[in-house]
Amino acid sequence: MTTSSITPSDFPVTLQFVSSLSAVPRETGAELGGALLGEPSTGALPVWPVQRIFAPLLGATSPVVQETWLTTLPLRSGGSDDIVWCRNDGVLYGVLELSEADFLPMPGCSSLQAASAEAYRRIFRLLDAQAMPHLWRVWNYLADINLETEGLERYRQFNIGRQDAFVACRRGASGNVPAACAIGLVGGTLNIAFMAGTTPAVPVENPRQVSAYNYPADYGPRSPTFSRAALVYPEGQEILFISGTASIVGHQTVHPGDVVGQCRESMANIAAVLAEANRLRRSPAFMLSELCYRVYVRHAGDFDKVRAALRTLIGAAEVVYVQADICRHDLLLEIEAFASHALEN
Ligand code: 3EB
Repeated sequence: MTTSSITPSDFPVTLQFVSSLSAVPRETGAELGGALLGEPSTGALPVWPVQRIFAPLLGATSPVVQETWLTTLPLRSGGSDDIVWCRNDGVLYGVLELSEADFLPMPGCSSLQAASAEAYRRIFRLLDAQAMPHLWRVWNYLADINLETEGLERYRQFNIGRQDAFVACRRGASGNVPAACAIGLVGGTLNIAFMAGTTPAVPVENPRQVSAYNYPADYGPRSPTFSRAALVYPEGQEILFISGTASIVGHQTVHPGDVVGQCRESMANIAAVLAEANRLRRSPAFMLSELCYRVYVRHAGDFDKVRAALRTLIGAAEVVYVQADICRHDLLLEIEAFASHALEN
């Protein structure tokens, strides 16, 4: 099964998203990059950059889902510094995996913190070299995200390294920062995918939430470096990326222990971010029902309740459910989404 919000007749387009519930659909030669979610695949991997997210899918008819960004514009690809990337004239997609074991812990700097800083420095170096300065969207995955080591939760260690790299690379750690998610998996590498462009993203914040880059120190010595959403502009298009969104109001978790309450609150947050995005949009209004969703559920046993709650909120919208850890121990789910519109010239 293949679904998409843009039909092939709309080609040529700079970026087209295709989600396929079959292991590996036929290669078209037009792949910029994508993600493979679910069970570790034994088959051959695509040659284009693919982020493998080893996490159980929930309620899926296939053990694997492949999400791919296609483009009809000429492609160039490369690899260096453990980054595999592919680009057209206006957009670059890359994936980077670092093994924490390759980074010696130092006093005051864990292996994960060092790996996180190095990962982002390498990304920024590549973007500089490729004259692709604007980081639009980042997908971060790390092992044991809630585990405390060396006196600090690993998500908080990651946040220190990430912010250090933004500052060291003169990017600034607030305001103009990418949309993102940061999700915990059972094991594996520090696994980061990113999309960047030649044109600036328009960051979008949520009036119901304190901006993450302004979180108080209760949530760690350094704030997370991401925007609640970003509007980005591949040529002829407007894409809305909504970051991982959870049951947080202000800066506090609400509805602890209540997964349905958290689901509704997360969707209220997404609706609020969508309204903000719609004040800044250049294409027709974005609607909740047209978004493609990815939902991370901490406990597989909560899946049925979450699906039922979401169905009443977003109807038959496209949703991929993944079992994974969320970056606060009291968060039971997180929802991210995006949509793409054509721009009138
Ligand atoms: C939150 O709102 C929930 O650290 O990149 C959501 C999206 C969350 C992105 C990140 C974290 C991140 O704070 C967690």
